[in-house]
Amino acid sequence: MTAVSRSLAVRSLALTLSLGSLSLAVSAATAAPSPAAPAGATASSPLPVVSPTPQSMTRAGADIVVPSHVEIIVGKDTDQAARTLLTRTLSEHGVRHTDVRESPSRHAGLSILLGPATRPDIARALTGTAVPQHAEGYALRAARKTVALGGTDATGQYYAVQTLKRLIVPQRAHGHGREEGGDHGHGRTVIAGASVSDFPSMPLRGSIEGFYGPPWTKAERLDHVDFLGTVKSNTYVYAPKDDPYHRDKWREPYPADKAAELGELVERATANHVRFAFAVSPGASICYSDPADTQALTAKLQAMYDLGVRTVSVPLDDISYTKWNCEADQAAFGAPGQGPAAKAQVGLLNTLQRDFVATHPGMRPLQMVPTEYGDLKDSPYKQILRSTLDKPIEVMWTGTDVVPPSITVDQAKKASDLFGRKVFVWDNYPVNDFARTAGRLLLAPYDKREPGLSDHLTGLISNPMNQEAASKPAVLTMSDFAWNDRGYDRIRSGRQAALQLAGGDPRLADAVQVFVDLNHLAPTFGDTPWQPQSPVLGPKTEAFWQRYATDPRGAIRAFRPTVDEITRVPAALRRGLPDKLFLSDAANWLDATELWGRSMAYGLDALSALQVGDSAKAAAARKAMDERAEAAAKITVDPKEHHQLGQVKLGDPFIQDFVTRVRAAHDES
Ligand code: LTM
Repeated sequence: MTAVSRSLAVRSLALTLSLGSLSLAVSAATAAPSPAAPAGATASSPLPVVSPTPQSMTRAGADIVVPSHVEIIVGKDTDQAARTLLTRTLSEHGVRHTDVRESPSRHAGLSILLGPATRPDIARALTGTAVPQHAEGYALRAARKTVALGGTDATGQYYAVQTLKRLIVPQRAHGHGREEGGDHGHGRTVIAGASVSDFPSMPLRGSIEGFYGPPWTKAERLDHVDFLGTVKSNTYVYAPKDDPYHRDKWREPYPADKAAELGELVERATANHVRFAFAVSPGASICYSDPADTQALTAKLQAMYDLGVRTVSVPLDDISYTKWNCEADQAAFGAPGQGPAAKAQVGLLNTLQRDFVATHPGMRPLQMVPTEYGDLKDSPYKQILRSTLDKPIEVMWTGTDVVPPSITVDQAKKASDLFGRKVFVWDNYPVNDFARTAGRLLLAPYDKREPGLSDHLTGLISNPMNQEAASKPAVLTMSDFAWNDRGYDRIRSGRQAALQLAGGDPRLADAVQVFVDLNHLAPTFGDTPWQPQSPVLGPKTEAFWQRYATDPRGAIRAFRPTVDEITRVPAALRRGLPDKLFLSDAANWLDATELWGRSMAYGLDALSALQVGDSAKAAAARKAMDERAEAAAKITVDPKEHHQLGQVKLGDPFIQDFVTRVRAAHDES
């Protein structure tokens, strides 16, 4: 064994150990540059950041220049959605001629093999790249003039293309140390020479439209399922509390137009490899012992099955379970109480699982939300659920509270013990329907969920805000965590969320991150938020006042760029963000940001004028500051878009405190 092959063998062993569940050892991840290596793209250059973070990604060779003629080699088992996405992606990157064929012609500048990882040509081209065994896994190898995209199933193929999308970047003079969208390229586009072996750590990932208040519009839902596909999330649960047919009128079928809309959504979700799960919440009025009610529920689910739905859910949250809705239940289950409630619920759910789910081809297990969904206390209710609820049924759990400050591995393990199965986390983030979220957008990257949770959960989904597009930074980072909890890095993920919103433009992403910082607070139901407000601006204002005490001019000079940046962010985002739904969701917060920014800028002007003893100028600046602050404080949320009404809040208390202190300084002068 030569020194080089010995060192490769050692690396290969290390990777095999760290990815114990992969079927092959990666042996050539750091192979020498291929002869086709274009200038400036060496086999040791860093790879672009891929989000969600792959389980394993290494260099396979030099980057491949994307030619104008590419062929895609498909087979009978190539996933149609993956193929469509790939063709679209190539055309977006300037490929003029895409040939889709069953065998290579050898005339194209690049062949992309797409299909199951077991297809012989793909398996060959993946030599040196491990193929995972997991559902939705994939292996990708881009080396020389071939890109192999092999899925363990159809969704894996689709995710392989999503990863390829992230590996297509402008050619750099010195590798990929910089982010996409910079201006240092040679004008050519390359596919980074990568070897990726990847699979989700949690089987279920995505979001549940499960909040109170204005439900999302059809356009928002379509946008959301498109978005979930891009972040490799596979689940969207339709459970809007304020859709009357979901809860109050659960017995009634959807009117034809609404049913057609749901059908369209199912189709669009499927095209993104997202499962549209339909939820119906009968708990507030059901008579468990009445066969007519079970029949009504089944009919509702059947109508959804006919529209193409293959996952159904019965949330039993936020109901009173210590009273019956009909006298017959008292006779059937005894006096109301936690135990009898559990018996009644289990009876219904097991019937649905056995008589509906198990008898309908293609259905995935029933999902449910227990009435005790947010704690870790054992109870007669949980005892009955864990011992009698059919094992395939997915049980959702929100953590140790409705909005838990953190979720640890120990807590998840305990929840799994209490419910007799791994639990499916419904994380109430970034939902903004409860009192403490009044006036807020919640934009912070996901945090305080412990790596290793995937060992005890079947999945993790976000309950988002009334504003769909504004929920994307949170949902993207949560999807990243759900995909690879052990590889999650909130800073990197937050940056990726900002870049994705900014269409890959790093400067615009900076502006997004300033806006995120102003809207970073994530409240709990108690006094202590679980994510702090403005972790960047807060310390900067603090530092400003500290320095101002001894070096006022220096403090003003140092703080001015921060304030100017805040003032400029709304216009920059409005000019540059491709996501118009985000801009519409954030409109009032952007207006408020600009006004607060201007108010602070006038505040600095007032302090500067005081330094040079120009009292007239100080008074004028102070007046302008007060006017902007007053106007900002008058901006309220749009009641059509927000469950919690009231004043738009951001950067609090730092911005208001700053204005107050400037007033005091001026008053004292
Ligand atoms: O969290 C659950 C399971 N149910 C409700 C949600 O519908 C609601 O959006 C959140 C946040 O207010 N709280 C709940 O209790």
